[in-house]
Amino acid sequence: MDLNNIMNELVKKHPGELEYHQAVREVLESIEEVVNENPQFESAGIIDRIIEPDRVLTFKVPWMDDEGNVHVNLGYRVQFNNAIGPYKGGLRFHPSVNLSILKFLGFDQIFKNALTTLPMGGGKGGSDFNPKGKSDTEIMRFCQAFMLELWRIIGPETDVPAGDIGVAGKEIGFLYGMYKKLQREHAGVLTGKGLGWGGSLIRPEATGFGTVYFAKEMLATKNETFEGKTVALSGFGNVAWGAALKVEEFGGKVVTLSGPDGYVYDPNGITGEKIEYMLELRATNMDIVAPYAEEFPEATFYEGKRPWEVKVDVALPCATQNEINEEDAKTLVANGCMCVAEGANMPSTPEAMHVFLNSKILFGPAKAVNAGGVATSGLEMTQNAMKLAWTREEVDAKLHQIMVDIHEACVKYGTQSDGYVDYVKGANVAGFMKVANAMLDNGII
Ligand code: NDP
Ligand code: 2IT
Repeated sequence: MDLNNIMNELVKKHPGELEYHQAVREVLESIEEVVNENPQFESAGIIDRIIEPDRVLTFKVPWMDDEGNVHVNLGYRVQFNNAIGPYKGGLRFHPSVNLSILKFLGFDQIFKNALTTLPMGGGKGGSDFNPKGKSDTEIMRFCQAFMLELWRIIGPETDVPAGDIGVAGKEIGFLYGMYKKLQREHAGVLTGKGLGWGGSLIRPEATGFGTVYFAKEMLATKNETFEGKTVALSGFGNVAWGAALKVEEFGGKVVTLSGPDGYVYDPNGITGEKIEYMLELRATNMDIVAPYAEEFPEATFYEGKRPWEVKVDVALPCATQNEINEEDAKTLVANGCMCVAEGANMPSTPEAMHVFLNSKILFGPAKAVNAGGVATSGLEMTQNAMKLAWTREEVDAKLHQIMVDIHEACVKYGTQSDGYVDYVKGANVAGFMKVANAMLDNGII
């Protein structure tokens, strides 16, 4: 496999799509060896076929705000690969959304979903719509306008969207309502649904819980636990909230959270009612964490900064892509951080990732660490198909087991000759092998 040639061609075909190039390069670097050992992949054109999405739908989303002004946003759905199951992946509503970001997310989703052991292909979608400061009725009208286009290409056996940044229970409710009206059927087509109409228990917490379950397995390889460890968390959204709950349960102390405005350091720990306060902060739709330090005066707010300068044992980035750069990574390592587990998608730049790997600290990449969210979406699809609902304990036990199994797969494919586990390689190779073999079985399509 000629990695540089493949990357040059990709960059030529899709100029300027930097996040997409970044995600593809990372996977290709990891799988180069297994591809060279398995010439059948090359002769079936697996690499050329896997790095391009099956199709991309882009559409305009016109909607009217509460004052009667008309706005036009862009909508997208990237159906990347359905070798092992229907396209599956979230919808992101954030002003930074563009095709490059959705293609990176859709590409990574292929391998993440393969790691879950459940039958789900990879996809992603969203819009550059900014939910910040919007009223509920504006959000409803936007979701309805978005679904007016999206519904034609999704379905429980075709493509099953879910939430991501800016899309959670409320938005899924509005999207599902419109889908149901247009399609004239109740179907398990979106995940993250409300509990009363097909949703699964634990789905809101699942990504954060899964992140901490995975980090717990990583720590266990060094005979360590969360007990007494300090933890830096970024973000204050859905994933960060779930992670904070689970770290507390496991005896760790979360000392930071962050937003686009800066980060908060709370030496007493973000516990109990303070974790629930994160939900209140999110619900204000104002995009800021500064009010935390006013509500809890023992905390300090650091404007415009990221939490990686705080001395901690464990770092759980749970906000967004490329939020840890090389400098941040060096600071974390120098301060004795022993474990970085990515709750967000691609939060470490390639340079930061290499700092972690070269320092041989425990480093868990997003597609393994945060797979608990989509895995629980898969469990929601199963419950919908069976027309049954499992208890909280049943779903949590299944989620926990899936994270243990993903960790095992990473160790199997990522253990180096010196015993160090390269989880990046492990996750990429394990996910790739499953999808590539399915593509081989299905012929050139
Ligand atoms: P939320 O919208 O609930 O929260 C996202 C958090 O990140 C918010 O604090 C948000 O602030 C912040 N954020 C977003 N963009 C930026 C930016 N450009 N700069 C700084 N901060 C930013 O999203 P989730 O918690 O659902 O998602 C967080 C991460 O986890 C994302 O990377 C997502 O892809 C990933 N993920 C989510 C899963 C899920 O099931 N929800 C599953 C697996 C991964 P603000 O909105 O104010 O900008
Ligand atoms: O990045 C992700 O894995 C998600 N946003 C969850 C996707 C899903 O389909 O549940």
